[in-house]
Amino acid sequence: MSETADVDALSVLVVVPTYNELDNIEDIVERTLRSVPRANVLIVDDGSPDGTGQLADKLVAANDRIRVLHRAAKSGLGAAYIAGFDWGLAQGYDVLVEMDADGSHAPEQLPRLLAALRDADLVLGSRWVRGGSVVDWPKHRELLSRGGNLYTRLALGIKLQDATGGYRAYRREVLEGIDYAAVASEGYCFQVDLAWRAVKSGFRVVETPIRFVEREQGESKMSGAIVREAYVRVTQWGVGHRLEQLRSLARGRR
Ligand SMILES: Nc1nc2c(ncn2[C@@H]2O[C@H](COP(=O)(O)OP(=O)(O)OP(=O)(O)O)[C@@H](O)[C@H]2O)c(=O)[nH]1
Ligand SMILES: [Mg+2]
Repeated sequence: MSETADVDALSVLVVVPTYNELDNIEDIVERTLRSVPRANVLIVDDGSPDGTGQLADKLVAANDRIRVLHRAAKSGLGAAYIAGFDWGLAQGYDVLVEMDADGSHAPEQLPRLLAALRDADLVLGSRWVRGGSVVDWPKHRELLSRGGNLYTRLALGIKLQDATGGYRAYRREVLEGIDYAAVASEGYCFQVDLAWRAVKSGFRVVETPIRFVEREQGESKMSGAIVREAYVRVTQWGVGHRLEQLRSLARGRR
């Protein structure tokens, strides 16, 4: 939909949400800046008790390609990304990237994601397309992810193999076109919600393979509540979407 001009000329902001990522954040930011020399990084920290925010301040003071947003309390990955997108769009960035701080998303793969924007508006780093992989993931996490994605495809009628992943690159036009600020979902559901809105709005959404590595340091914030939320909401969207299709079919017959 958007102009496919030279993707290498687009300005890039990598948004990295953090909650207690003291052992990870410096490494991930440095690798990102090295991997994509034209990219800047925005850390969005939710008052991490372990001091991630203070370390972020030090990184910012030492390098003007790094910025930080401090938010008072832990209010979820989705809210952190929304704040990061708001900031990045206001600053005029052409491309906004989602990346975890825990090392699961290798910054060295970011050039590939960005290159795929040549023919896409939204690029999803995908574990479940040919060439994608997961490393050190327990079988139950793999099953959860594969099952969740299968369910998402069936419920919403979309083709995406990995709609729950959180390593992505958005052209700014996508974020401007999908009212992301209205997304109330958390965790996986936040990711599905954004992808689903982009597909419905007619943007070109493509998947590019990534090698996803289980976090080594720190604690996962995954929970049963996040999984349940995803199933409930995806089901609601799916049912709503089918009803809408039926309604427009009925209108067509009249
Ligand atoms: N600012 C902010 N960041 C968060 C919050 N919850 C999670 N994060 C960050 O979001 C990223 C993904 O969180 P993870 O805990 O790794 O969740 P996950 O990747 O689904 O779970 P694992 O696969 O077990 O690592 C990490 O960089 C976290 O630090 C939050 O409430 N606020
Ligand atoms: Mg993680």
